[in-house]
Amino acid sequence: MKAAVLHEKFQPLKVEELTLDGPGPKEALVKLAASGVCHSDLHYIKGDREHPMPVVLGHEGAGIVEEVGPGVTYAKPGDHVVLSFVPSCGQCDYCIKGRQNLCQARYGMQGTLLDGTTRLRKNQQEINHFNGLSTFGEYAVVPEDSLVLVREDAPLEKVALIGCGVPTGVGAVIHTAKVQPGSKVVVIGAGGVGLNVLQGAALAGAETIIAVDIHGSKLEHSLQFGATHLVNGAAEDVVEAVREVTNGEMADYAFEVIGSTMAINQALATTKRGGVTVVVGVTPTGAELTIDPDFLHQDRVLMGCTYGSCYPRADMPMLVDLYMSRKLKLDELISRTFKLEEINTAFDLLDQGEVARSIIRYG
Ligand code: COD
Ligand code: ZN
Repeated sequence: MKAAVLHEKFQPLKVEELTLDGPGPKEALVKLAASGVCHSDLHYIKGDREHPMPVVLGHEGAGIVEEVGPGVTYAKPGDHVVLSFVPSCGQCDYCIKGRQNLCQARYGMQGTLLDGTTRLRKNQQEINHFNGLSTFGEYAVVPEDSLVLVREDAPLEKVALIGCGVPTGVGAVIHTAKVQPGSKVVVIGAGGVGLNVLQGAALAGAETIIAVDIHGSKLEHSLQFGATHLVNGAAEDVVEAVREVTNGEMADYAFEVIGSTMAINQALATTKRGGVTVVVGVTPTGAELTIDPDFLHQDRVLMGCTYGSCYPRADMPMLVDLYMSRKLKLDELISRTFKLEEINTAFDLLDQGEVARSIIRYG
């Protein structure tokens, strides 16, 4: 099959012919329909985060089950699936206590599948998997626990976005922060994930929704996702702008959706006493955060967030239903559609802030 391989950081991906071994026990072979191009993948290309190389990146995909390995009971060939980048095992302490996004199993995979081996090869060289998915290939062998069945009338090339950006953003609002109706919300970073924080805030009934970005085009796009006020962080003092919009009251909730320590501080400073700041972004390895502890002394809460604190098999089908009933926007998230061969252009445009989400479409 064809897949895009990252051999070394700072290098473009190479689209190459790879061998993909069939699914082992409790694994499935999935023919991908589409994969989103997310900034988390870009962090590895730009060297902000480390991963064993060479690797096939991609963690936001949907497709059709082609074959299942021994012992698979959840899905069968022909089933439509969204892929979860956390394979929730259902048995670890996190899963049984309802925190499937933190499942222990994920942390056993450092470039491999759950059994510690790879299915991807180029000639004799082993190629690493990414989050047990590697959606930048025509096919993927994934753990059974990463499969999420979805209704067959939903377009796979759209619901691929429900593999990452949508649950990460919407989940940060409804699960992590538990935003209350009528609240005032600040979202710093209105990219592919940030737009989903914005639409999550709108779904939750937030009254004032302030989008912050450094690109005017991103801010304009935010209006479609429920932003009520726009702040250009490149031209305005973000904290003062939030003070003005909220008549001095400040925000109940702030979300950092960039991966920047400066923006985490900005988010914290935009919240009122008792306010909640949720850090969605991951900062470059080795980054250190300095905050004024006085903020916390006033009952403020600073929270982290993985995968929108979601339970993939409950939340993803629900998000697909919301899309099918036109309560959740996916079409408007997709700025461009590319072939796999064009993947480096998709990353360049993401890096330059030119797109909300691009998707790679297969077949
Ligand atoms: N102030 C305001 N906005 C800014 C600034 C700034 N100083 N710098 C950049 N921005 C804007 C950009 O213009 C852009 O619109 C937005 O921030 C970032 O959006 P994208 O589209 O480039 O990135 P996303 O939305 O695909 O990813 C953002 C994450 C924060 C999720 C990502 O970078 C990350 O940290 N991922 C790891 C954490 C995670 O949850 N990973 C799991 C799957 S994503
Ligand atoms: Zn992502």
